[in-house]
Amino acid sequence: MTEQPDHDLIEDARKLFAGPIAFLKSAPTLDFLPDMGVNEVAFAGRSNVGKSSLLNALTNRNGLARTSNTPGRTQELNFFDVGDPLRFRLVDMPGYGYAKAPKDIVRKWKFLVNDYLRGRASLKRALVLIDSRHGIKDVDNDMLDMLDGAAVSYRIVLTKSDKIKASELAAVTQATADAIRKRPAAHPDIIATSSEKGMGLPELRAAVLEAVTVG
Ligand SMILES: Nc1nc2c(ncn2[C@@H]2O[C@H](COP(=O)(O)OP(=O)(O)O)[C@@H](O)[C@H]2O)c(=O)[nH]1
Ligand SMILES: [Mg+2]
Repeated sequence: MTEQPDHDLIEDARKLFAGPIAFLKSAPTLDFLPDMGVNEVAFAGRSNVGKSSLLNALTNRNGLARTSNTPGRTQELNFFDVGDPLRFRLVDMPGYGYAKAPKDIVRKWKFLVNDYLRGRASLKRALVLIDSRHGIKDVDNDMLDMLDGAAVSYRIVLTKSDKIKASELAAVTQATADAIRKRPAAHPDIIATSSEKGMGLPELRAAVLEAVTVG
């Protein structure tokens, strides 16, 4: 379960996420990636898992990550600069697992994401979003396999936790922790969040800051 992060880390993270955050660029292919001089934390998840909502809630901004009406269509990595002076980058990865996505889109997704994950020294951690109501599904396991294969450290973030009872949340958190226990690149602690109610957001901001801070 979630360990309480240090109070100073929570406060530093709160300030950073309340400060300047700017869209840098979209990368539809690897040619468009920004330089690797700045540490990154990437957000991944199935379409409709609540990724755009979570990015907006984390940064207290409504339009930062567009909430797309056409799931499975956006196949770009979106980069956001956090802090002025620049401290780190948030990366919004294209959603996966949309049932109606055309095959060539799925193929493109795989190449883009796999190449990004394997060649990115500046990527310090990925956050993999999982819907609290559903837990880890096959499409999520494919993503976790890619991360383990690329040796990218990652952490599971449960979304939409307001939609289930506290007892159900405790059960899905435990089941998720059990499911990732043997995965080599998985961080053992799960963070439960709700973009709607604000639950878990201070802890998630702290987890992002912790991941990009060279210890
Ligand atoms: N109740 C609740 N609904 C949420 C939450 N986060 C997202 N949603 C809803 O879930 C749907 C998908 O959210 P979105 O952020 O667009 O997902 P994305 O496809 O992963 O970017 C939208 O209808 C959101 O309003 C949450 O924390 N609580
Ligand atoms: Mg979205």
